[in-house]
Amino acid sequence: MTCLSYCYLVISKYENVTNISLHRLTFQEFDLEKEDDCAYNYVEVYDGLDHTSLSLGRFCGNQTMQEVATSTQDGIAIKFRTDDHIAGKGFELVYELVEKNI
Ligand SMILES: [Ca+2]
Repeated sequence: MTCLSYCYLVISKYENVTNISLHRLTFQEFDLEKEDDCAYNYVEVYDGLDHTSLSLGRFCGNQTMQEVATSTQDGIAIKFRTDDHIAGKGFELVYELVEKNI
């Protein structure tokens, strides 16, 4: 994916899936330009279908993370913001649907 300003990735569940309660994102790799305030190069995760939903976190720099975010909404949205100088290797994430615990 090439991205010069903003990219959005939205993952939503199928309407007929009823036994799924969690959308779980896990970063395997994460290497973006390092900034103190994560202002121009970051990944932000939202608890819903777009960027107006509650933010579950904004990430930048180089960090090792396990579970990043879980959403109980209909989906999860990921915003990737970059600028035109200094690039890291990027990021790799795993998306999972987790069954509802009864
Ligand atoms: Ca940059």
